[in-house]
Amino acid sequence: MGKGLKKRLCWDCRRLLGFREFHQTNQFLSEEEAIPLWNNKHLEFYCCTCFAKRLRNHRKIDRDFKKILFIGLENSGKSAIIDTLRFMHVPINLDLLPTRGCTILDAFINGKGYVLWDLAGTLNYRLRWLTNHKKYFPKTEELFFVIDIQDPSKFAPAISYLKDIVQILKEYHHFNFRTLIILVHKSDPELVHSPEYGEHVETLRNHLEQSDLPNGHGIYATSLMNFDHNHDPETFNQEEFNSFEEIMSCLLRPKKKCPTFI
Ligand SMILES: Nc1nc2c(ncn2[C@@H]2O[C@H](COP(=O)(O)OP(=O)(O)O)[C@@H](O)[C@H]2O)c(=O)[nH]1
Ligand SMILES: [Mg+2]
Repeated sequence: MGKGLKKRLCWDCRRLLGFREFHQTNQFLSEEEAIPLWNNKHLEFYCCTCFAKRLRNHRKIDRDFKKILFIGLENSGKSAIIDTLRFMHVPINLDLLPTRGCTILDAFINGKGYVLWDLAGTLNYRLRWLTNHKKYFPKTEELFFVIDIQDPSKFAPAISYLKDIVQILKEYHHFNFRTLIILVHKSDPELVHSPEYGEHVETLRNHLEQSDLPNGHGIYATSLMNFDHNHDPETFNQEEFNSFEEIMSCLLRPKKKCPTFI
């Protein structure tokens, strides 16, 4: 992708940036739309770290933004969900690069501002978030823990990670466990009626039951395939959403076709 395109410099730290990195973090653009932007010498480009720093500064002013945390193992679908909700369509290129570090993104949905924190899920990063939780967890208003229902080999490590997170959240007295939402993700419509899906759900349910989670949390089956491409933006804009969970449920949770998880 973008072979032969020249590298650009990050406007702040001067790190060399490749077109692929730019396109992966702006997947709402098709390649045809992205290349002219990349070649436009009047546009400033920032690496993820510098961009996040700029957002943080900007955010000191925008205190109304709600902080939403997306967390879970690698490949569970966090970044794809975030992109879908931010740009109101499923990313054109679903073959995403694994997220590195912590990506902080702003989103305006239905007239409200949100700051979406996407915490990478590989083991080295998981340990980092848990050990330095004071940098990442405070002021979280809703936390989405994403589990890939299609990969049962990851259920045990995912639940163990979730338990570690819950232990930490208990230290944050402002955190309301009603805003801890577990997404049983990749519950694709063509899969949810299969015996295989039923078995996976049963296994996961057993794991969850044994993990002694605090009361109040929600568990929902979601899939990007449930995203309604035909939704009317006008009607959507008139709907009242009191939480990010409601936005998610409107756009990603199974509708009549599929059962919800609980
Ligand atoms: N079948 C299916 N695949 C999905 C869904 N959501 C995400 N994926 C795929 O899962 C892979 C990992 O997604 P990504 O967002 O990078 O995971 P992350 O590491 O948690 O950020 C990508 O190939 C996505 O296309 C979904 O609802 N259904
Ligand atoms: Mg990711």
